[in-house]
Amino acid sequence: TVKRIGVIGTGIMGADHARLLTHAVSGACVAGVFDLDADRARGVAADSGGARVFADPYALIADDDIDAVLIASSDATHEDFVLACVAAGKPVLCEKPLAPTVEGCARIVEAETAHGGRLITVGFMRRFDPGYTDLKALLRAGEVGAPLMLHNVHRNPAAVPGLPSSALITNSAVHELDITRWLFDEEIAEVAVHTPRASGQAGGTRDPQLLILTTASGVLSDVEIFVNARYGYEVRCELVGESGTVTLDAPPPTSLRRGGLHARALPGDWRPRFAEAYRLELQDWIDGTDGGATAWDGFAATFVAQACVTALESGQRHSVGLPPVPGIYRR
Ligand code: ISE
Repeated sequence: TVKRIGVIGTGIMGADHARLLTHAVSGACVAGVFDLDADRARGVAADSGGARVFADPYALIADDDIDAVLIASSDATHEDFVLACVAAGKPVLCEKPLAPTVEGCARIVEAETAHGGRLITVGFMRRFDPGYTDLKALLRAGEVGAPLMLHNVHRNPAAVPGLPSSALITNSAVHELDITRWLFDEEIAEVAVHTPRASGQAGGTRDPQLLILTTASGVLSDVEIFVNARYGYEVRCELVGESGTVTLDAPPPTSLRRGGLHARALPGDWRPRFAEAYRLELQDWIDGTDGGATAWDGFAATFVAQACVTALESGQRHSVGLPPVPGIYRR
């Protein structure tokens, strides 16, 4: 049977997810959409084979003709919508972050724990990127020996002027916080944030930043986050082990040699770079395979991000101290 999905928020990500659910994922259809901008919702509904447009997001969540809900509305609205899905007993895929605050994430974890079973998946799509999954498989197979370091680079071409310095961590580097936990299957124990002279193109934001994360077993994961890098969107990663290294490769599958240059195209944002990851993430969610990030992972990412913001503001190393994992999230 085809799962009937309700999409809340039809901006850049919601529209992209609706397109994938309609054209690239099997076993699903978009049955309902909601957006504060009704015209935008109608446009996405039309592109999704005539989905119903709801005037009220809570009516969408409660509707008998909606089997599961995808939340891609603004970050501050995630908590209320996710809690409504849990109250209705419906599976929900929520874009990152699960909620912008640690307290908000904790309330969600509490509600799901009280419900007694998992309904929530968080959209940390990199966990499905073929590069990252291969990197983890090579690590697990012992191909590079025991891990020592992970070098990450995460660059966007341009950010809105006046972006708070903390947003580099909570909105962008949060992906590397999640990938570090996922790759090494352990928690981040300590964080530090270093800032060079800020780019003159960053409009007052402390950009770039260098995060140094130390895991419980002592692996170092460093993250350069630079959101006004100008030249394009790029994510790099190299795992250093005791007997070798693994470097992430990125699409496209071709490179061009011409006029004395050897060139590879770079995308303008994350959607083309992680297109396959988004498709696989949605297919996994529709299949109910549960390979995605849990509400606990969403809580942990926001918790570590908050520790990084504290480290950024204080200039000091900061220990993380995550609370123990509730039973329903233990593997
Ligand atoms: C954006 O919000 C995302 O989630 C992208 O995956 C990330 O690469 C980008 O830096 C963020 O701004």
